[in-house]
Amino acid sequence: MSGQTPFYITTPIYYVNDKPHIGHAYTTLACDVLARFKRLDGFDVKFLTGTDEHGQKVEKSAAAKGIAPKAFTDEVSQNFRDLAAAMNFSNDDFIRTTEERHLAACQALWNRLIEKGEIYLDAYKGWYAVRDEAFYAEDELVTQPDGTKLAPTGAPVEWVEEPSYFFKLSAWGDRLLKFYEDNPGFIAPDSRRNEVISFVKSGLQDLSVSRTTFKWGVPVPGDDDHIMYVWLDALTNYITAVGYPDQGGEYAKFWPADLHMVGKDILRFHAVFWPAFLMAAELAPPKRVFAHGWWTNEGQKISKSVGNVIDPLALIESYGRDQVRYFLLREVPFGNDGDFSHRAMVNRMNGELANDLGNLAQRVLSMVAKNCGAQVPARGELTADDRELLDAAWGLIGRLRPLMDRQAFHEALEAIWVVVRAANAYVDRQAPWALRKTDPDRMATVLWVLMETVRQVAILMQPVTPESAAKMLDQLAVPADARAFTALGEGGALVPGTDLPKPQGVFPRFVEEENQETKG
Ligand code: ME8
Repeated sequence: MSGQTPFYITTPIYYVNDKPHIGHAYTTLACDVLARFKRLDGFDVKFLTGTDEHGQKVEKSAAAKGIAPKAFTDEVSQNFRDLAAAMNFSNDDFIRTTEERHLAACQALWNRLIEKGEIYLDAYKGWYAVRDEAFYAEDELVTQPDGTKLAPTGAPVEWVEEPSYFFKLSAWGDRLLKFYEDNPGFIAPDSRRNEVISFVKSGLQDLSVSRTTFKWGVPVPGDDDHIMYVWLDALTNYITAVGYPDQGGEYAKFWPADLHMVGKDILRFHAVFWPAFLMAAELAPPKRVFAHGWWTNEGQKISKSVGNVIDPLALIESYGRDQVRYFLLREVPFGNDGDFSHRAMVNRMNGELANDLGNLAQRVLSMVAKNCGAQVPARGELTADDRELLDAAWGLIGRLRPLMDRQAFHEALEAIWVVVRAANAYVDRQAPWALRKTDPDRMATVLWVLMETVRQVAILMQPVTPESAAKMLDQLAVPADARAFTALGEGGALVPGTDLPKPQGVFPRFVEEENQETKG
């Protein structure tokens, strides 16, 4: 459709050395919710995720399993597609860095950087952490009591000496600082922005961008001894997916990306290296990079060696897909670190989804089924109390848009809950069950006001809890073509007399099994 504003959003592409866990699910979920929100709001959305399949880390994992790297990546990449299906992610594309289209984009970008004189051949001598796929300077390392040195992230490091191409990153410091200053929304949240600025101010060194001691990567054009540094390769995925090196078509429409969503661990690559590569190639840098926080499990760092990795599929199995989606975005101010616990999960799912929203809808719809002939009730004269609730509900979208544009998911959900709680207080105050005998017309109006409020909430909850919101809208007899944000507000209000299906509960409660001593 023409005339729609484009919106391009990306997740990191995940290493295929391991199975997906809650952290991967979290980042992609945040993007999915924004992508769905923007689609419902009339944007032409491209939502990209995928897998990062080259580099030493993946090569080593394949070797440890005794499989060729390509066969290994085929297998493990599928786990990320399965996760996307299990979490109900609505990505428009799934990129793998082993695809032909990506090889072409990487080599074109490389050639362009050579043409611009931004890359030169020399030799690298220094530390490398395979786990982070990152180079570290001596003074960044942390010496352990037993004398071994570790990267600041705790990753083991090895000494590397090899011929290498370098990108002239040192020349980009001032231009990057100017770019951050001119684009104050480029790095979010603010605390992370300050971190990046002080890193750049401390002085940038040229960056090694090729390796010669292993083979699993994109060959450097014209020099077969070298493969490209996996981060140059990986970051390029964001332009591969919009057709680069062709700069017409999708590239012209979607680039620069509106948002790269990343975890705080990889902010430097996205907010320093990536815009520098792009500016050096005379391509536009992305509009925004948001670095979210880190999940722990019952207070502990998630790690394979501790054995406390949270499998998103197991969470979905225990609590339900929409419940997990809701919890992850509701529990923690987006940007902060968060802790997963069974107790917190159950509190949110039972207290907010089952009680506040589920019960509200169920109570109202059962009353309508029993007392209004299973039709949308007739709407009479509205009182000040009715108006107040409706205005709050009809005005929600205006409050949500700026919150979603700042990726303040928890605030957006809280804003919705202000209305849900107000609706619950209104039911208690208006007591439609008592009006049934004394003033049935007034009862009908009260139930109409409540149904209309639930309609607003259900439409707005579609990005976060898509299946449950759809069920609610089915029960309100809202047609499929009246569920976008254009249907919000008084203009799209429920039409009295419309037939309604039989009401059903939407958000089940979590019931603890007896003797579940191991859980929270
Ligand atoms: O870094 N809490 O891939 P990766 C929250 N291939 N988020 C977490 C998390 C946790 N405990 N653990 C992981 C790479 N994540 C590169 C990216 S992009 C061009 C290349 C999420 O598989 C978070 O988004 O190590 C983090 O940035 C990402 O997974 C790292 O995924």
